[in-house]
Amino acid sequence: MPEAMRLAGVSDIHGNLPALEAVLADIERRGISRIVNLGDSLYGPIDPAHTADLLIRLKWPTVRGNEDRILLFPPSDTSDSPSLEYTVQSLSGDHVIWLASLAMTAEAFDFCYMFHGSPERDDRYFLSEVTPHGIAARSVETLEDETAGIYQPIILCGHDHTPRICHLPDNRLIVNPGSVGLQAYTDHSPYPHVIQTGSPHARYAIIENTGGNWSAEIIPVEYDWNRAADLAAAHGRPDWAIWLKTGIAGVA
Ligand SMILES: [Mn+2]
Repeated sequence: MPEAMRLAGVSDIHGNLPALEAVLADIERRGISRIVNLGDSLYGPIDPAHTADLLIRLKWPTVRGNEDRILLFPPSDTSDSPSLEYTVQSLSGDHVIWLASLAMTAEAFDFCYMFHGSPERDDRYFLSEVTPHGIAARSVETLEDETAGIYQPIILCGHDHTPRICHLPDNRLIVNPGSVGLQAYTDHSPYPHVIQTGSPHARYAIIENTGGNWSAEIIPVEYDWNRAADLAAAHGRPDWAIWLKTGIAGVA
């Protein structure tokens, strides 16, 4: 298959270097050289600095997520958030300069349009929505409306850590690769909700064009999640440690 027609999408690495290294090895084993990163790359209690070093070296087309933005403009007092405090203290000036260089949306390889949350907001889920009763998948009709101005056949988003492939009626694909670095979490905004894939495996997506048709696949990757969990616990987040080891965050 011509290399130009294959692409790997990664998102929401969240400073999880062991997971990123395993995903990178899996992508390289398959001979895929085109890779895009959908943001929220560094924020988290695992290993943000070495994750940044690796990503800067890799030079993947990358967009900025909401939690990358927070690292550029952190509140003056971070003592009530151990992961934010650990990440801010870990990053060097070069890491912050790299984050500042990232745009909110980007085009890549002629056939991709990418963003972290929605095309307009880095902190809004796109393929799903939070309701007072839990998470719901957004309809194909709604997604068709919201991507009306995008001409690329492949649209990539991240942010909700939930792998999903949405086929639009005009044959464009919207792909959320899920998260490399964190398979489960709880959040309170806009309503309390739980995100969980139910297994600790890192996730990424492979997108390819065969005979003129685009298709996508979500790849689960085994990695040393106990090492990631130990680092998270050591850096003040025992809740992350459980989410990392299980891919389960319980009930909102
Ligand atoms: Mn995010």
